[in-house]
Amino acid sequence: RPLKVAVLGSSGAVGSELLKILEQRDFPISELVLLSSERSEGKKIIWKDEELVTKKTTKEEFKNLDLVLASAGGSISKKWLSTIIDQNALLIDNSSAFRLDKNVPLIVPEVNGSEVLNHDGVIANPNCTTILLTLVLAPLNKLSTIQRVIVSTYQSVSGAGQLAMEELKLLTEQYLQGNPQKSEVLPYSLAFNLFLHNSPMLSNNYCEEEMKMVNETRKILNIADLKLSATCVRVPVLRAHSESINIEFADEVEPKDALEELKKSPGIEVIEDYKNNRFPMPNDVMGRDNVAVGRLRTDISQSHGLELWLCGDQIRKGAALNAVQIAELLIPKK
Ligand code: 2RA
Repeated sequence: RPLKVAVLGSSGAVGSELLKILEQRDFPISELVLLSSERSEGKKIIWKDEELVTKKTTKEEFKNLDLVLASAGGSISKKWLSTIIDQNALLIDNSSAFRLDKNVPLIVPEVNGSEVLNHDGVIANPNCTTILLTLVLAPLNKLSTIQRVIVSTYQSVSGAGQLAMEELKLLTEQYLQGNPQKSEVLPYSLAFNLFLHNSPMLSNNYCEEEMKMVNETRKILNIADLKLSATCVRVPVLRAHSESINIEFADEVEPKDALEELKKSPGIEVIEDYKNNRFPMPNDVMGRDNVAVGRLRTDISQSHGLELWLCGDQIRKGAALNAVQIAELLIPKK
């Protein structure tokens, strides 16, 4: 039956994409409620040819809801969790608030979709970099158990939000006009620059973004002792993340076998043309659903090693699309 659905954080980059994807995939909705902060209240949005207005988030707005898709930050999700649960609604949360909670499934539908049935009212959407990584690691893990992963990320500015995306264009223009300016949204200007991810630094000198990849990947792949190290970098790209991935397997894995496995994996497309040096680029995936992989090769520095490269849209598969795909797993088939 069509559902009463709320999008919490409907004005943000991910929130807006959620609305687009709900329409594109014809998600069965009887009523759509757009919830936002006081700052974004009253914003008019066209959805399915209807004009909707964003509402300030209050307790009343959660009445009789079936599903809440939240992308408004962890503190907002925590604030409204009990209200959502009291309404017997399901919360699919894009924040990191509940991801490592043992009672909360952390889901990439193509990887561990069957675990959605274990939810107690909350399902967590993984971090964007983790979604892209696990989508690719899972099929390869079938060929031989993955022992260790070293990943470097090249993260688009969309991960820092709508304002950061707009600012990148402005700072780049100013730089080209010989008038370079400091960033007001990020710690440093991204105009012809890059910097190590500025999430809070932890006591082990990894940042939160890097440890999300370690902890979330272990949970999604269900490999508790997976050895993983990540270096996360923010780069001057608009909305697609890229990742350089080095994998150590238990046994030898031939690149051609890995390629065949990836070619038949849902949500993945292969872009690999050694003759013309043509491999995935952010522009190949921007605004699209698939994650593009390529540049598979034997790691010459170790036995049982494989190197590969991926690009994926941070706002779609990295967040909004994955959340809607989780919701689709729970809709009774017609
Ligand atoms: C980033 N992963 O790219 C975050 C977005 N939530 O900064």
